[in-house]
Amino acid sequence: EDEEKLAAFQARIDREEKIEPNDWMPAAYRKTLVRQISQHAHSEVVGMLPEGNWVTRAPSLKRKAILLAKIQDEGGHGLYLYSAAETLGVSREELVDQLLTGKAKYSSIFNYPTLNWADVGAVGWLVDGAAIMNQIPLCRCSFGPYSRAMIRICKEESFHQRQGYDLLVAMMKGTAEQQEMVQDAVNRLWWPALMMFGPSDKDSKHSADSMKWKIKRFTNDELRQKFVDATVPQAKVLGISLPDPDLKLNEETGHWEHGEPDWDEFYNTIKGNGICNKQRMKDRIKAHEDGAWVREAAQAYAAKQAAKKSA
Ligand code: FAQ
Repeated sequence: EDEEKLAAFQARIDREEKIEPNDWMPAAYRKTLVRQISQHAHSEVVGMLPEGNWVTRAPSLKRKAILLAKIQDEGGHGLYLYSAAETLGVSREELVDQLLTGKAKYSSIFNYPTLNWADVGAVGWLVDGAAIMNQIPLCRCSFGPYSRAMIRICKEESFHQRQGYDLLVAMMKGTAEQQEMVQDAVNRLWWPALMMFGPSDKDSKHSADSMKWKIKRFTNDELRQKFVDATVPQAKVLGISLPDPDLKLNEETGHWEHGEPDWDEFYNTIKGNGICNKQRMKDRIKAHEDGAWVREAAQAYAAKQAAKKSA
């Protein structure tokens, strides 16, 4: 019977039908979605920290307002994504607990520091740029709630990416020192941005299943290549160099060949030993503890409303 159910499930996927929370699904499909969606949610929430670092030091009111709006969007994305994960039968408390106890991963990129103001632009351009490349195909993911959440998230990410590029363009029109700040930020963030797409295909343990289930539509290396192809011309327009001596246009394929990211650094970071892992977790735990009274107040209010209703 299970074989039959599995075959019927795969047939639905192959017909491009969306799988909804109450539909039958294999346990492994549910598990990989909870893992990916919650990791994605955690990334959005932890991703507020590196940029939050610059809110009080933004160089103008306009830049500060843009940065605040972007960070708030990210908090919203986290909430959407936790809700999408909850439709699979896990609770938000459980997921947040996994993050705060170090059991759940979040994107490696957010364990790098944001050292100068140009980092805010480089995060928008490169990190949000990589995020969009990865997330546009997720709008067609087979799981309904995740795919629908991604539509609005991608629209907001696109604003984030453009504000980053705009910030860098403004700095490149400035003094030599400002131009050096942009180059420095890009030098530090380029390779970590490439790592956002995950390990190379030969080492990606979940890709085969996720492709079969149409959670992923492209492999890690395919998306990384699309990102490099889209970004190299933008770097030219900006007037900066990318820190990869192996970057070379292959005239036949039309693709930019690139060097390998440092995978030891990648694995080290996702194991918790990157530059800022400890600081990020400390800050997240403090934010969670400081917010306890808000959760308690909301629960007390909900209990009061429920009591009123049943009275
Ligand atoms: N960092 O077998 P695969 C954002 C883990 S964008 C940490 O290839 P999969 C927006 C992976 O979980 C960032 N861990 O895995 C923003 C697995 O671990 P496990 C968030 C990574 O799932 C911008 C193991 O390695 N975006 O937040 C990473 O098929 C600016 C094996 O890897 C998403 O999460 C990594 N880079 O492919 C916010 C997108 N890569 O659980 C603020 C949704 C891999 O077996 C500011 N996620 N791992 O121990 C995905 O598309 C996929 O999960 C991949 C990984 C592509 C990330």
